[in-house]
Amino acid sequence: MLARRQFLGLGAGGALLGAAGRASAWTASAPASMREPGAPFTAYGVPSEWEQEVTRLPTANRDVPGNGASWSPLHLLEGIITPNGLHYERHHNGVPRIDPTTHELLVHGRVRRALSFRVQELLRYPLRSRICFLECGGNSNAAWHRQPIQSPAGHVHGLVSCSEWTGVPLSVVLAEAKPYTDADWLIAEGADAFAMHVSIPMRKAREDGLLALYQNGERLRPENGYPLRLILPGWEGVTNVKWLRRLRVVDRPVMARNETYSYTELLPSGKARQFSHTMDVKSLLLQPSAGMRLPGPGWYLLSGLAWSGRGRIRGVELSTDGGQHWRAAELQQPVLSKCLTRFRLPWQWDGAPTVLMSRATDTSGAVQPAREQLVAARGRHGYFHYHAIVSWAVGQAGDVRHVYGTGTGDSHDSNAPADIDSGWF
Ligand SMILES: Nc1nc2c(c(=O)[nH]1)N[C@H]1C(S)=C(S)[C@@H](COP(=O)(O)O)O[C@H]1N2
Ligand SMILES: [Mo]
Repeated sequence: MLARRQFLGLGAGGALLGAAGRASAWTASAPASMREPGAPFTAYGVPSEWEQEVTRLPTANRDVPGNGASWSPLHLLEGIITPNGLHYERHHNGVPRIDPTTHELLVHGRVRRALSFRVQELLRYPLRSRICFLECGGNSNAAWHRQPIQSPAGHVHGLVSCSEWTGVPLSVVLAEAKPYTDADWLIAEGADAFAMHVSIPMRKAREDGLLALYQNGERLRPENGYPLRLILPGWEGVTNVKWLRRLRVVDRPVMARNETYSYTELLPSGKARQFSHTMDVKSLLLQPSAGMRLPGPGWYLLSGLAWSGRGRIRGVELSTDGGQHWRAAELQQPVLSKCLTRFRLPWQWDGAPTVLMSRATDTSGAVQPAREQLVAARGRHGYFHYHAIVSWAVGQAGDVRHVYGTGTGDSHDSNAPADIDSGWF
């Protein structure tokens, strides 16, 4: 591994990847694209015809209409922003069709003034923008399996995305409704057929809750909550209620399906974790990752994403020798709180089989755990909040495979009773 400065300074003898032969064979004759006018203007741009395989991966639960998820192709993206058409989706009963001119948000319950807001009215409030990640609590849950799954990284870890969200701070709307002092919780309800509803502590709602209307500069996509959704930065996806229609101010949680039956975790002690809202520190190497192939020894740019619901990413360390040595990656600036953070580091592969790993630390001091540490803490009934270090083994032929740990024998994880059921959450 090497610092970026050195990589750039290597010149002819080292990092040179261009081909001198091709340069000398270059002809000055104009390519076809220079000989006739190009295509006309378009009303709404779409990706190049050569990028058609960069799509989400929709997976549906056949028993419940509209229940399932589509995975963001993280392994095919760069930077930190997820294009709107590639933001992951998680719906419990499909995407509702909502006319923004009639949609209303009701704020009621333990308030002095019950209020209803039209979308047009919310658009006249002082708007705020915030770039943050959104991650489903069930993201990466296939990593609890006994055997490391070999799907592309985005199909295992792609229930996380990052956007610039713009909307009205929830604190502003709450202040207008004047909650009573015992109003410690909010019940947020969506206008979908599932009637998604969850309990949210008032403290979080006031701290940085956002009533989002825009996503990356344009109005929300229908699948991401059009015309209005809740954004709770750094908190489990399920609390970010889409198609938001109601905020009921209450003095205790409602114990809804998605905070009792689902999104709770049975621990080895027999107790269950509930309201585990904050997403843990996590990182994922994407270049390279499972299913890719390194064409041969030489220079590669390791690149991936790190994030934490507890604050900013303080550092990401990479190991290219199965965890024996670690070295700090370069973080793309600016590093934002509760936001995807891009890390990169040049690496010279010598052609020998090895294991690549990334480990993130956040500003709260939390360090991403090894898989065995996470399994020891959470037990074998773990299903949500998987955030352990991911290992990719590079084979002699440059093939990249998913392994657990260093892949030297613990990958069979013999204590596990059986593969968990990747059902729906
Ligand atoms: N109304 C409503 N809100 C919802 C959901 C839903 O099914 N209905 N799914 C939740 C879950 S589990 C997640 S992970 C996020 C997904 O948001 P996205 O589809 O915009 O990525 O929305 C949450 N908000
Ligand atoms: Mo979720």
